[in-house]
Amino acid sequence: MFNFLKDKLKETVSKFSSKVEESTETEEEVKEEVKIEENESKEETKVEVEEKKKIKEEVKEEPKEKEQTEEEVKEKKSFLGKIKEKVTTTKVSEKKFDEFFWDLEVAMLENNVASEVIEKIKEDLRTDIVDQPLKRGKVEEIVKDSLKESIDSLFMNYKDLLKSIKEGKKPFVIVFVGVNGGGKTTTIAKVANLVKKNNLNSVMVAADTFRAAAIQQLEEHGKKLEIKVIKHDYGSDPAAVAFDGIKHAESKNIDVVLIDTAGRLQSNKNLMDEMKKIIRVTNPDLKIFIGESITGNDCIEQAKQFNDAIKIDGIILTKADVDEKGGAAISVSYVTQEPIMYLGTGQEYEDLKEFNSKEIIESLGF
Ligand SMILES: Nc1nc2c(ncn2[C@@H]2O[C@H](COP(=O)(O)OP(=O)(O)OP(=O)(O)O)[C@@H](O)[C@H]2O)c(=O)[nH]1
Ligand SMILES: [Mg+2]
Repeated sequence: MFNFLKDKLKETVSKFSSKVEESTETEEEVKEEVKIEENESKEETKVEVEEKKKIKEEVKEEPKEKEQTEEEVKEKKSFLGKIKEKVTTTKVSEKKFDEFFWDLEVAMLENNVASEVIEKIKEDLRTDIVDQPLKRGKVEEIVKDSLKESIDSLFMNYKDLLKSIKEGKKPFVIVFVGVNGGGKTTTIAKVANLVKKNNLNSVMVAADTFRAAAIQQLEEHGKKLEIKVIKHDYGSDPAAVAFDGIKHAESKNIDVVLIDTAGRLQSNKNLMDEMKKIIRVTNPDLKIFIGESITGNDCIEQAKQFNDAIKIDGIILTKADVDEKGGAAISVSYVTQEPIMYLGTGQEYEDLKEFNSKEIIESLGF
């Protein structure tokens, strides 16, 4: 997972850091440094002379003069310290920072990181390093720490789904939405499996009445998982099937209702209105957007638009197992201000991984 972004970040962070390390080495600054170094050696000799004087004075045992000499030595030491700090630190100006950051920006863009996320990471890093004394040889570490902290703050937190179900109303209603082929039906089956393994019962509702095969697909999962599927005929009103599913759960004391919906493009007004109707009728406890991690920026844009339409509560990113870029995983929570709940990591029922931002940060090499 996310190998491309990891490698690119490693390469560009290192390049960026070297440029910052070297950024004060203009001709004038080098001269300045040499001057400082010369002064330093002169001062050292003076100190040595003072030391000798001190020893002589100690032998003579003249306390008053001895005190004076100690103060002088202290002063010289702090002067030396200041010089040393100048030589051992570097600084990067606002202008150079923008110039150096460009490669990092391109690396993130190429790996589907959303532009607003790149902007945030850039501003965080700017605050941390521009016009600050940075220890030479430590710049890469400082840059990495800043990026790590910045990426860490991109993720919204989500409390455990099972806990929400147990603490929520009964039946707990979840509607899954997203574009065509994103993995909604597969993810519902995975969630049904998870719920079952945790001793809760559920029904799955075939509210994708748009495609005949969609109903059949959910029924097959139902058979394998031994979970009931509520369905109407192909072409019927999806909101009505969903409503029936909830009624069924209420009458049978079922814990969770998992509602499958048809894939729809955010640009299709009729289908988006149909989705809003399903939401109105079912009044779900959770609206989960299913996004395909590999579609990168498209996934980010879709999540935003679905969020605008129905105010989603969380995101499940599917196909993370085949996503080498990872930009969507980094960006989608930040742009919607909603949490990523799970990652889909394969086609099997068990391939549903609780989202853990620390693991993402680690998989990016931080
Ligand atoms: N590798 C991988 N494949 C997945 C994952 N989730 C779903 N798929 C596959 O993606 C394809 C589409 O999945 P569906 O669950 O049918 O998607 P959908 O959103 O219900 O599609 P529509 O109902 O047509 O909108 C199937 O072949 C799934 O096996 C995942 O996490 N990893
Ligand atoms: Mg489906």
